[in-house]
Amino acid sequence: METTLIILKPDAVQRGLMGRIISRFEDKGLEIAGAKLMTISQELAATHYKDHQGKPFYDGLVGFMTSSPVLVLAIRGVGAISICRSMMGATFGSKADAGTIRGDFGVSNSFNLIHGSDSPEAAERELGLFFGAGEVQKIDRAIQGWVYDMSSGTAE
Ligand code: 3AN
Repeated sequence: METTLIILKPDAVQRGLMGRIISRFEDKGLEIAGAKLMTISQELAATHYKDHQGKPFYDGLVGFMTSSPVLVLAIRGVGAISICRSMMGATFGSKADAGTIRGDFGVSNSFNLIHGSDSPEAAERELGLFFGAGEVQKIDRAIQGWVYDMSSGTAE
C-alpha cells in the first residue's frame, strides 16, 4: 500500500471541481485517507517547491499556490503514486490527454488544477509537510475485499 499527497490547486477549488476530481479517485477504488482545506503560506510553498527555486516559473507558481485555498488529500492504494500521476495527466493542460484530470478539466499550462507526489520519497516528504500527526487516517474499509483480491492475504 502506498499513500500519496495530492493537492487540488486554487483553480480547482475556485472552479468548483473538487467533488468531481475526488470522485475520479474514489471511483478508481483509491481511498481518501486525509483531507484538509487550507491556504498555503509562502514558507510552505517555498519548501514544497524548493526543487523549482530559480526557475523562470517559480515566482508565478508560488504566487498562484498561495493565492487562494487548496484542498490537500492523502490518497492510498496499491501503486497509488503512479496511478494518481497517470490519472492527473501531463503537466500542461494544453498537452494532457483526454481522459485525464488535466486533459478533461483544463486548458492552461500554469493553472493545471492538481499536484501529485512523483515518487515514494516525495510522497513521504510532502505528506509530512502538509499533514500533522493523526491527520492521515487508517481506515478499515468494508469494501476493501471487493476493490482488491485479498485471497492471498495481501491486496492484489
Ligand atoms: P508536475 O506537477 O506535472 O509533476 P512539475 O513537478 O514538473 O510538474 O512542476 C511542478 C509545477 O510547476 C507544475 N505542477 C506546474 O504548475 C509548474 N510548472 C512546471 N513547469 C512549468 C512551466 N514551464 N511553466 C509554468 N509552470 C510550470
